[in-house]
Amino acid sequence: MNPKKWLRTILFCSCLTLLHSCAKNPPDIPANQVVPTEHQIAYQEMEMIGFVHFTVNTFTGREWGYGDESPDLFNPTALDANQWARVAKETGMKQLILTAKHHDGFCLWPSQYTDHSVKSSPWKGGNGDVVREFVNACHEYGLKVGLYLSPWDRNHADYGHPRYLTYYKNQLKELLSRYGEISEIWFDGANGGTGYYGGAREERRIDRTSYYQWPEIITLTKQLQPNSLIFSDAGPDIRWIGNEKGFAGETCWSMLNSDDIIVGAADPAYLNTGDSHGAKWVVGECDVSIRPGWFYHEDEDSLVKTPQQLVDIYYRSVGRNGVLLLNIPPDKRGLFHEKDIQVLKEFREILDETFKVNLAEGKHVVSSNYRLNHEKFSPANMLDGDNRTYWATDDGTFQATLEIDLENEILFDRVMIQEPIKLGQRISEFSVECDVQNEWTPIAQGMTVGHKRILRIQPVQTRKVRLIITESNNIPAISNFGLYKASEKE
Ligand code: FUL
Repeated sequence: MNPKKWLRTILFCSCLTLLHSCAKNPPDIPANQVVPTEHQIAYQEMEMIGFVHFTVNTFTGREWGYGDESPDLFNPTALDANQWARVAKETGMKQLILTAKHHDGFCLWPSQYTDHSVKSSPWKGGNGDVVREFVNACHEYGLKVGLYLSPWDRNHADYGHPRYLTYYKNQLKELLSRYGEISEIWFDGANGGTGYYGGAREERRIDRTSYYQWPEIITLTKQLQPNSLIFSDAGPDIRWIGNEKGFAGETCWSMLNSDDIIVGAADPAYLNTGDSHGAKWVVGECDVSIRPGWFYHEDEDSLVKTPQQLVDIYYRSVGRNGVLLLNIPPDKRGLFHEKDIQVLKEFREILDETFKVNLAEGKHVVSSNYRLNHEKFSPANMLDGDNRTYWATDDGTFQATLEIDLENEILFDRVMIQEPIKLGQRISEFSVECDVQNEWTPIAQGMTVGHKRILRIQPVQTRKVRLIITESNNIPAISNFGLYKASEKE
């Protein structure tokens, strides 16, 4: 064979092989322009994490310490970080975030840059390190570790002066280099005001747009902890959801135009819903405390939220494409209070009971369209219990109907939908209908889905359910669909 012929034959054969392997395993659908990082996906999948607010405030009864609290006050009698981590693990949390330093400036680790820390306290004769014990406990129970380092410091004499930034960055360096992998670092938005400030006892205001030099702090954090995710009003990775009730918007995009957001002066409504046209993926984190305050106060023992209230918060956070960050403040002993533990356990039991059986799993489903008619995109993928497989449509098809036959009449009152977010958040309008005496009757509707959307509906008993996607910013895709009957205890 002459060389030209050879080349043609080889080219022909390679094309055939390529076509064949594409047919066997076609590529994923084209991803949206804005997609999450691998760490953000893992973060959204955690769904529920815990907050641990603990400092001198625990002993003074305050929410915001003034900064003049004596370290002598910090003396937990039975601090046991293993108890925190054990309870968190048992109740379904995947990560804990500790207030290493709150606005009062007291440090839970022996920082070399200040004496206003555990090393000046009577606890363990000044030789203790709460951050170390916390990190070890998280490791012991397989939880990820997060730390809160308040930018506002009401104790430090230099607060408001550029010198304070050197101090702040040094503290950040200590925390991010001494304690192994830190998965989330929390930059609070509360900033500037009255304080002790090394004895000045005055009001200090800072320019929120420029004072902290956020870009430098972010670069430093990522240099020291490349896998960490940074929380603030403006991300870059995780954003505040705009309220402290733990409620994401009914419509909640993971995208945001975060560049113009000023930490501490963001528009809560914008953070709450995200932005369908947002240029960055910034996951919404829904923070809320199990008690009225963020810190433990004995007089709030009777005001711990009920398991049912927590379940409601779960639906409004995790069920709306957010991550729930639930605060459980240790008491003066340094332990989660018995009341809080009891509530958390009942909360977990309710969720486990409700979501134990997906009544739609493995049932027969047909779609108005599925991509290439290939099994990789078949509607059966959304009922296979595997979040990695998904249904999707052909290019150009932005609307679709998926009809599920439940084989028998089934009673349910929760509908769960998930998108394969590694490819972006797409769906912007959908509805759910069920067959009532041969008539399709609407039972739920919404705008966004994202990682997870759960809709609470009136109980219905039906054999046929359909999901109608009416609007999508790209061809739609669904990785999971579920029907559940809520626990009687909800
Ligand atoms: C707020 C703080 O001012 C509260 O004390 C608490 O830490 C909460 C999580 O964030 O902005």
